[in-house]
Amino acid sequence: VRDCMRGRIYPIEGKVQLGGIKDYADKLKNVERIVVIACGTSWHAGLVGEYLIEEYARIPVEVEYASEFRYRNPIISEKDIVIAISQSGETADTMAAIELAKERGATIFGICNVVGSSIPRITDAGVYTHAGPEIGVASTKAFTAQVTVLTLMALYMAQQRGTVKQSDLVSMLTELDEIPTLIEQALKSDEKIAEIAEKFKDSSNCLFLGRGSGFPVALEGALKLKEISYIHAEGYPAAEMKHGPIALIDEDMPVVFIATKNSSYEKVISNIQEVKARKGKVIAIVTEGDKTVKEMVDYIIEIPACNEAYLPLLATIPLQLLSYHIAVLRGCNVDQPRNLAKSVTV
Ligand code: F1P
Repeated sequence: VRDCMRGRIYPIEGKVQLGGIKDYADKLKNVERIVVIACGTSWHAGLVGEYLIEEYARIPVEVEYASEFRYRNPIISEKDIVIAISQSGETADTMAAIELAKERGATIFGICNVVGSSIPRITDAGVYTHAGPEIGVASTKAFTAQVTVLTLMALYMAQQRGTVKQSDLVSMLTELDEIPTLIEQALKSDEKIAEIAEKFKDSSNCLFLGRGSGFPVALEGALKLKEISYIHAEGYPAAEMKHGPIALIDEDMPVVFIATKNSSYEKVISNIQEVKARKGKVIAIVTEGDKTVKEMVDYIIEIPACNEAYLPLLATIPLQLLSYHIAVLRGCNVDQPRNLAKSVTV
């Protein structure tokens, strides 16, 4: 996060340092639609971007799997801005989706981690996340970095379009500055998370539920568990549970809730009650000091309070740690999971 912040926006001076994206200020000001294309974890970061850009800049956003987009006949034109997100900068599906959008005249921005990789070379402008090399195959810090860049982009667009008051933008950026410190605090739960992992290491399934921007966090938590521990896991919007996944819940089903104190807190509490009524085992990611959820669930993992916009940056950390500890306890190689490649180039 700190590294991404070096390229932060400066709303007071009206300057922006988001790579070459600043050269497209006019286009961003007037664009009617943004399409995000990405795969895997990067796609989840794109979903967080959708929440942030729609909430703050009020621009409609569509988030597409590059692996689907490239093979269909999408409606995309020179009016659109496409944001392509990729840790490696080499993902073949994302590259093919970019080429298709380019052929149809769209302006392409890239958010990539690996300097000198292929995707930045075929985009019009972009941002390097500078998250350092990902040692493991499964993306972790790249996600945090991608979300940070998308946050900065959303706030920049909000500034350009005047959808958020200047003073509010300044205080949001001040709060963003605090996120690295809050992440350090969140990491202190590591020992407790290892103990929780011990209880669930033999599970065959796991559900992850969240609302709002907690939903992409739930998806990412499920993906990490699948990727590195080979436990079948699904992420769902908590409100969608009653439309199907609720049938899966019994005493053998661990359910991880993103239950922090934000605008959907009360509703998440009622979803937790629904799971507990069916004897599901609940692990809840809660805001530090929360007593209400603590009394209802089997295990809690606390994260520091933060602006709702930054929830994904903090709430993803304990989920990554949970997957890590479960995978280690199951004897899995967390850095080189079976069947997965760092760059999916086919
Ligand atoms: C996309 C991705 C990763 C995943 C794994 C396979 O890569 O799906 O999210 O963790 O490494 O590839 P990228 O386009 O972000 O490099």
